[in-house]
Amino acid sequence: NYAPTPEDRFSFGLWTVGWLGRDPFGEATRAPLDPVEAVHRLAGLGAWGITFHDDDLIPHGSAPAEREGHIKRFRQALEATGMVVPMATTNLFSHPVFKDGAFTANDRDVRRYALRKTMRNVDLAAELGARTYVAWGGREGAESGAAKDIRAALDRMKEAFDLLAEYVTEQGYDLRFAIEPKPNEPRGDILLPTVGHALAFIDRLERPELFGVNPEVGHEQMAGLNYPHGIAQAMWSGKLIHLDLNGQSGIKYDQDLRFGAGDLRAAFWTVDLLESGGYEGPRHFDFKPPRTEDYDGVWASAAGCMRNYLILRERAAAFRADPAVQEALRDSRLDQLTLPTLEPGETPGRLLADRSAFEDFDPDAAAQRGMAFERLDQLAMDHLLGA
Ligand code: 3MF
Ligand code: MG
Ligand code: MG
Ligand code: MG
Repeated sequence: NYAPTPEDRFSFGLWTVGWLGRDPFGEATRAPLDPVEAVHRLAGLGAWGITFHDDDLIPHGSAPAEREGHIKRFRQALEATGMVVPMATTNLFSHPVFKDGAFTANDRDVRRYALRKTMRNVDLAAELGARTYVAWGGREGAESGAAKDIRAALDRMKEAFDLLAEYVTEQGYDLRFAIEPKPNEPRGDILLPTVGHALAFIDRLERPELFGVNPEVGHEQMAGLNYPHGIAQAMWSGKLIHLDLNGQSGIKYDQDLRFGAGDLRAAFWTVDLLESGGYEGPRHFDFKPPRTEDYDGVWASAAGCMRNYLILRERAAAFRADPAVQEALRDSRLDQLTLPTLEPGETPGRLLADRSAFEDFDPDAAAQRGMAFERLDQLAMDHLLGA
């Protein structure tokens, strides 16, 4: 039984099931989806939360009274279903004003407008109880060399995030920011392209404790990177506060397939890591039901994201519990990797004095030891395939 429940903490972006199928080569293939219906349908499938960009909920240019109306209907749907809003974000990429970026646009007035647009939706996020505010800088980048002074742009990016962190602190909001890296698309190159770039950037901010990352499966894989490795480093840094689960088949455009499609083995290791590594944040899906689908296909695709997660959760748990796997892990010396390399308090001088570490160590003999990784990986494969 792979039926999701709210305890599984599955959440979806309004823009995911609400994607109309418009792409660079073709028009929409589906009619608009009312956010109220999205809340009800996702709740019916067993989801726990819903997330949104300001413009997903309140169409750009809505008058203040219309804005209040949209928020009120949405709140009523949340109350009726028990769905929560764990995260919100700003659309700083669709309107043509953001064609050269938002926080790092060359035009200063565009940067100030982007900050105000973000602050306004931060207020709404806090009002709706969100604990995470995602920032994906989709248009922060360039297509050509002289068009962007990257060091100046990073100064402006830091300025923006420092201001936003000051704002949530001043307001007393219980909200942290999660920076979402992406290497390219829609810009030729985007700033903070990978998890590693984002982690290094956060260290330069005035209030780094208010920041983490929101890594998306496909975004790392578009750069040929290992997603489980990326989120493991974010966890190790205490910075994995949210994530975007989806599917991607190799280095190509951002496919946003449903979770489990594309690189299934990476999905297995992702679930294994999240479930065994103490990740407590939402299991958030950022996918696009392909434009071939009608609304039946949309809900099948959303249900598939959760079902695949639950199947993989079961398979990963069985892998970890299998005595043959535990033995294979020892044969591969994973237990040794958890031991500190140095003795407690060992100094460089003590290491230099340890003849067993060098003078009496036989590297040729040590090189003969097989690592037994193939047997271990085949056990993983057997569990993944249910063999
Ligand atoms: C684009 C994305 C974005 C971000 C979103 C912030 C439209 O590739 O992944 O989705 O996830 O803007 O949550
Ligand atoms: Mg995303
Ligand atoms: Mg994406
Ligand atoms: Mg994507």
